[in-house]
Amino acid sequence: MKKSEIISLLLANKKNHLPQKNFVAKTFAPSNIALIKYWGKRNTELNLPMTSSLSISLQNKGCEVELSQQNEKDEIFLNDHFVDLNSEFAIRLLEFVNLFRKPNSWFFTAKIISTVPIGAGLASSACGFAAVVKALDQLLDWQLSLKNLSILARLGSGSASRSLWDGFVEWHAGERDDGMDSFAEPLELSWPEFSLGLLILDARQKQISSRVAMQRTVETSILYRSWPTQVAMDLSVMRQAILDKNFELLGQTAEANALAMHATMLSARPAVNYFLPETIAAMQKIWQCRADGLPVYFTQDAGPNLKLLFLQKHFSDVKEIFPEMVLG
Ligand code: 2P0
Repeated sequence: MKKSEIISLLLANKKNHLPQKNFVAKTFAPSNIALIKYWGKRNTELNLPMTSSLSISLQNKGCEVELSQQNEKDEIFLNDHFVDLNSEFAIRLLEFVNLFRKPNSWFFTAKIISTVPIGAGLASSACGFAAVVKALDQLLDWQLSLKNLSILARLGSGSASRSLWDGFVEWHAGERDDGMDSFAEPLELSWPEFSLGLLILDARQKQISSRVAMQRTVETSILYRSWPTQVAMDLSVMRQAILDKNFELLGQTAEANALAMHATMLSARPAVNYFLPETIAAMQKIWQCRADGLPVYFTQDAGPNLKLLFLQKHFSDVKEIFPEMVLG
């Protein structure tokens, strides 16, 4: 099935496919960090995942979008800078918006403010597509449910399906070929003491995109065969750890899941390596902290940066050891 067919299904009874005049849609979507990772697709067109995944949204980092109709041509601004429409960033955004309009039927101005570095494994595409989908929903007055917006955001980027909510969010893999059962949902629970810190070791754009890395891993990594089993086990432990507010179990499970994901990448051919020497050094420091009695864990995405997991009461101890850490 094509993306356009899914969109036709979801927007079937929406009369208005044109933007509201003189209206500026303003949205925000938080960046999300997976504690149980999404790695590998069963359908690359619809971004349908092999497994479910579970994330925590960042509290004050993400993407803001202002979207309005424009008369003659599209215009994109990123962090107050004009974006060349032939750039990779613009092409990906235009391809997505074009799914929702007939050629030359309307044009837009998008002002995007991203408070996370782009393409550095900090879920910039997740919050970006989620914020854009919310903005389209306002501008085109669809009034879709968050569940359906999650399905639409997934068509832009898989992990974007999880960026429609704050707190802990689970993206159900689903089984259907059309992906109508592959959407995210929040876990109805708050845990304000749970903290996440970003350890940005290198903010440059990564050499190999997660999309390419993921596909190569699925196609060539022998270790990937055990990944779905690993995720199923980790996910049920993680859900229980969150319900019980068992921080140690959450930390152990998140860290092990991230390392298992990177193991599948290292066994791809050619290998996908997101570790820098600084990444390994930071991991060793974290393990030393735990040996010294400070409960801090990490997770790592498709980039060299680490995210530190700890409880609020340990913030100053963690900050003393990692002064460069910023709260997420
Ligand atoms: C995640 N990552 O669960 C995993 C862990 C990176 C490592 O989702 O191709 O940008 O757009 O569906 O969502 C990054 O991959 O990939 C990602 P597409 P996406 O957060």
